[in-house]
Amino acid sequence: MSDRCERVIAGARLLAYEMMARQRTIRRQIIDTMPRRSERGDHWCTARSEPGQPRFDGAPMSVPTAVRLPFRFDAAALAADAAALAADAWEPHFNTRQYEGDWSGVPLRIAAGGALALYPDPTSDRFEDNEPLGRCPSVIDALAQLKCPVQTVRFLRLGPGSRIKEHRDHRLSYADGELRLHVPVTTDSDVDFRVGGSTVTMAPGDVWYLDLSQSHSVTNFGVHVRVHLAIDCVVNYWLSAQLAAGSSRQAQ
Ligand SMILES: O=C(O)CCC(=O)C(=O)O
Repeated sequence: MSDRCERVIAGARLLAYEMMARQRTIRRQIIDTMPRRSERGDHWCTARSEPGQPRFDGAPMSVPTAVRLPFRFDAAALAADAAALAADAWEPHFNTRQYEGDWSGVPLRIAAGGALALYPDPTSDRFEDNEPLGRCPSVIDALAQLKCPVQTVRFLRLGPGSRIKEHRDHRLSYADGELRLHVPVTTDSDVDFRVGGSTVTMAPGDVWYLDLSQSHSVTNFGVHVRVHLAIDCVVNYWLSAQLAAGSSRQAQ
């Protein structure tokens, strides 16, 4: 692709992002006036007991900032899916102000009708599989293990020496009823993932809940590319039970 083409595409992306950011501000103002999922009474923590599962007695659980769920995915198989994707399947992250270096992703499941496939529009209520997902059999197998509604899914790549600056994601936590799971696919000890001021050390194949409504940042101090699978889910009884059975890790 010529330099001019790349500049035009980058300009169009930036313009689209600016428009989305403006829309998002207006939508947030509207959302902030709405009751939360938990306040609407359709919260996941209902007083309902299922055989062999913990009971939550209607009280919202208090969930730590970072919880490793009690099951794992096959990191090598996920890495093979990611490696098989064409180079142009990886899109630079739209939020160019939020990072330095290479932060890019492959949108695998997306908000329907969104202008930017990588943008997990919190106001959307319709989601659809994106074409690259069809070329990722191990991601499909992994998602089939999640017995909760899955909204958006993406591979996220952070190049060596790259940094995602500290930020918060609006209403993306257990308490908000919608949360993000992070699955390290290729990573090492040179990646510093901080949430709420503490480093969370995550091994390939682990499935982590992170409270991303708290301030977080990621720096890849290493020489290898880091890839995560990020999965945005709606909290239900099953996911609550996984979180209750998971293990939290303290700051290191
Ligand atoms: O690790 C990543 O690539 C993204 C981390 C992050 O900022 C997020 O998931 O909100």
